[in-house]
Amino acid sequence: SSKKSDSRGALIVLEGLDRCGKTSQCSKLISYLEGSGHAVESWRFPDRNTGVGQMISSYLMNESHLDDHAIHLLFSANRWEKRSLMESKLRSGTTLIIDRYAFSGVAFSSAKGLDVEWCKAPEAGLLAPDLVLYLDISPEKAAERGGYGDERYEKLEFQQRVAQSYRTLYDATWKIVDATRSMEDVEEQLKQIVMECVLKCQEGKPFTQLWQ
Ligand code: NYM
Repeated sequence: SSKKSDSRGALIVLEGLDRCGKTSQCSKLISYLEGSGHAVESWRFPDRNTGVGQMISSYLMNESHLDDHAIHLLFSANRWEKRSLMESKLRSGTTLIIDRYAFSGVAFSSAKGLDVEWCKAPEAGLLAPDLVLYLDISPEKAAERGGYGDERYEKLEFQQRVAQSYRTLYDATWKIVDATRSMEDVEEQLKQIVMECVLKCQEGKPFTQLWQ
């Protein structure tokens, strides 16, 4: 039927402060979806494996210094270089669970003082997620979780500004999940929301694009 040919994978993004538990929850979602017979891949941004990704990685590890605007554009370019692969995966029926996306790009760069609209501009035209899951935790509680690493941005004061920036990006379509609850509780909640989205995309849901 025509319905079946529109069937596609879901683009699902997890966002949140550093140490909010996103990465663990992404891998739990992958096992869950695989276990229920769905084609699924785990992605993350920045993708440090590309040439652009290596520049980003050395910046984050404080091995290089870049103008705030320049690094912002590299983060965005890193998403653009994956855009066509992303679309073909989704069209072929694979669901993508993505650890950070354009919202991280805007939240982190605008927390440095860059203009929000300027930050959004290079992201316009990327595929819009079918679902954004925000793992909500205060910067103070996140900091208590075994402490931050040595990478750039992993400081309480900066994370407080990032939390503020994320708040200006929320819209009604985001699912805000209380990330201070137990790993199991968070996992249960995410599973339900994610499965609903996967099934909706399977029935055929048109693609939309970010910020246009
Ligand atoms: N980050 C991530 C940005 O500043 N802009 C972006 O566009 C993205 C995707 O990179 N502190 C920041 C957020 C993180 C850091 O991410 C590295 P991770 O998830 O720790 O590898």
